[in-house]
Amino acid sequence: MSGSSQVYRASTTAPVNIAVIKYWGKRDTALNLPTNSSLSVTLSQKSLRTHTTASCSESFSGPDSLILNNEPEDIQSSKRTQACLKHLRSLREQLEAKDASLPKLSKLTLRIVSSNNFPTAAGLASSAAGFAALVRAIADLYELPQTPQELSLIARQGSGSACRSLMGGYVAWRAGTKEDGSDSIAEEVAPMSHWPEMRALILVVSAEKKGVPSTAGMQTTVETSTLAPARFNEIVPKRMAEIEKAIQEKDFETFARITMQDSNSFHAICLDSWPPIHYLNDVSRAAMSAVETANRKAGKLICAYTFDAGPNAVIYYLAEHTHEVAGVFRSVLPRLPGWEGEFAEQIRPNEY
Ligand code: 2P0
Repeated sequence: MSGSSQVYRASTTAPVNIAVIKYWGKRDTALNLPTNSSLSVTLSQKSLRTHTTASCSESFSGPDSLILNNEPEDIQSSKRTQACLKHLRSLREQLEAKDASLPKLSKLTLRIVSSNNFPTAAGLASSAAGFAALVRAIADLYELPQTPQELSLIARQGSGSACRSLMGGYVAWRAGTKEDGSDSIAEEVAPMSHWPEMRALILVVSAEKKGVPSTAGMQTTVETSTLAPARFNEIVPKRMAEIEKAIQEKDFETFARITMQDSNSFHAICLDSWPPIHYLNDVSRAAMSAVETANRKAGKLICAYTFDAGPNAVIYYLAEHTHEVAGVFRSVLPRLPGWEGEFAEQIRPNEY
């Protein structure tokens, strides 16, 4: 194609990440700057991913648009999406200013089409994969030279946890201290290949939209929880150092203990908020008991639970313990009243 009808297009996918040290609290709501650092494991895109295509053309008219899972989204009133688009356009403008032969894509209407292969907003980090894919698709369309780490700063403005979905393996989001957020970025702590035996089992307890959205819940916690300051200032910094060492040394028992402690600490500050925030239900608590049973039977920590802003459980374990872990869940969960979920397949950390 040539001339004004030419359509420029780029497609990409981004994975889901599940935190083992949780992000819960903002020190700056406009820039999405967190009260504490966090750390996640990136899951395989074979099971969970967002696929996004970004295109632009002189033949497109009107405002930028986004279709998510076949439904139009109102991105004009989404300050976060606008912040990402503005940042990406300004980087493209810089390229165009340096090289006059480049087409002026920064001036063209963007059309973005995105789809998830998992339930949106069910506590499965859909906004993380969504904004990571959006930023990467547009960065690819604009042929930006920025590294994944530099793009993480843009994705963070869309959704905090999205900054951790631009890399594979074990990813830390450093809270940073600067007011402009320029040091609040993600970095890979270890690639997936460092600890390829890691597995995640996702128990989809409910695919319904969660009760209290993360952004609102975090603000309630920051404003009202009496326990939160100790978590932000003392507990998490110590745990970040400990779990990074455990990952480097492939020490699963320490990794598992900290993962469970940090999930419980996050849900404790939710419960300590006013009005209290409840994300776990009886099936979630049964999943915690099942993990404890598996660990007791093994005489050591062979699996760890973690829960985000919803009742779904993610269980981390090593491939060698697949049989024991799956066995405990199969025998316990289907008998529970209210259990409507299914086992997700075992998921390996992401191969980016
Ligand atoms: C996390 N969560 O670290 C934590 C654990 C939920 C519980 O990051 O307001 O959707 O868009 O920055 O990233 C969910 O929060 O919130 C989240 P915003 P986000 O994964």
